[in-house]
Amino acid sequence: MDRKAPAQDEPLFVTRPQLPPLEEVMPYLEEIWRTHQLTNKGPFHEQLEAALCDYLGVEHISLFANGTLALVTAMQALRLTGEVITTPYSFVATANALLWNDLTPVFVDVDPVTLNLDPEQVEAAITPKTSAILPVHVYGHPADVDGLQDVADLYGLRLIYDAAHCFGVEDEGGSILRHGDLSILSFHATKVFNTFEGGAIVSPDARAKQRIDYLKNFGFANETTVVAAGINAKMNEFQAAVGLAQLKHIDAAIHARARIDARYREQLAAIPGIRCHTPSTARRHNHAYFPIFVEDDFPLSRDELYFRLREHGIRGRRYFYPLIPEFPMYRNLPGNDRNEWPNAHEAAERVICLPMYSELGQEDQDTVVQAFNPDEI
Ligand code: T4K
Repeated sequence: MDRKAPAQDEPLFVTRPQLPPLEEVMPYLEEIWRTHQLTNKGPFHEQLEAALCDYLGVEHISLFANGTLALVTAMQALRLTGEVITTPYSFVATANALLWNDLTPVFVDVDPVTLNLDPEQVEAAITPKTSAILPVHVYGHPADVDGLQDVADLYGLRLIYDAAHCFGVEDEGGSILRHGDLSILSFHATKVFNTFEGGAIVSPDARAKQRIDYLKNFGFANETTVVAAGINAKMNEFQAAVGLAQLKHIDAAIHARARIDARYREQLAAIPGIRCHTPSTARRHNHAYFPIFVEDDFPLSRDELYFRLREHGIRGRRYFYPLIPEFPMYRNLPGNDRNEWPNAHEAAERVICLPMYSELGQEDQDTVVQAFNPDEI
């Protein structure tokens, strides 16, 4: 076995990437070395697209070098203009992708329970310049897909989901990735399913996928025709090979996460002032993160607890603090007033994501929970 648990004195990070056994990756590498096909729609790229369509239950996937390039390309593919309404409570890549397309992010507040975009707030922020809505299914919990689609339909807006956290998540109708015009996935090392770096766009039809595939390959439609100012965002054969090997273990990994999630909830329920995030309407969840919120009746503030956990070697993360519009470069954008997002602000001030990964052992989990004990404090 080539995998090792972290040593006793190593910190417990917010995540530890899932890796397939090395011996299962070697045959793929040997094949790459034999064929010298390293990138540009190689056989493993094609196999992974097909395997992911199958696993996720969607029809059209375009693989990307990372999730951020997938987001940037999705906006370009839909020819968005002007303003795009999005969430302040996300990783900065969500809004950065808008700026890369010369679009103006308009941040509106989230629902206090789901922490996903609130359709009513979205509707109230629409102007003649609005071209799209960019919600995030934050922590892998589905946004209000029906409410958001109603608003998009009523106002003729595009709807693009940043589904970076959503690998394998399903609602009652199937994959969460089927909603909206496009959905974007991230396969970064820190995600439930990783290809070291990687990402994808899920498209509703073959023509949308075709345009996206042109855009991720410099805009080439064929050997002699460039149809748009595309970028190089292709996933290479090494990444695709890792993905194929990972896929064989993904169900076991998600099951392990589910067990860890249930155990945290059981153990933390006894601690006043610590609230676990529980909003999901998902039929199948992926347990990508384990966010907790530090309430007023906990003896320490969020930041005091955060640093106390660090002293105990527990490297949780304050995802998503600060809010995107609170970053210096976003502060001066039009319509950017921090008081407009009380729910997002409240969550950002209280959240800590605890270590969550499939190989997190029970002893390590006990170490995490023990650090919340008033006697330890
Ligand atoms: N949209 C959303 C909603 C996203 O959350 C993200 C990415 C994106 C779009 C963009 O997708 P990508 O372009 O990344 O595919 C991390 C990730 O870099 C980022 O992918 C992720 N969201 C974000 C939420 O978290 P950091 O800066 O917090 O990661 P880092 O390097 O501090 O890693 C966290 C911990 O994980 C480390 O303390 C240790 C462990 N780790 C990390 C890496 C990279 C490992 O053990 N091994 C590793 O290789 O951003």
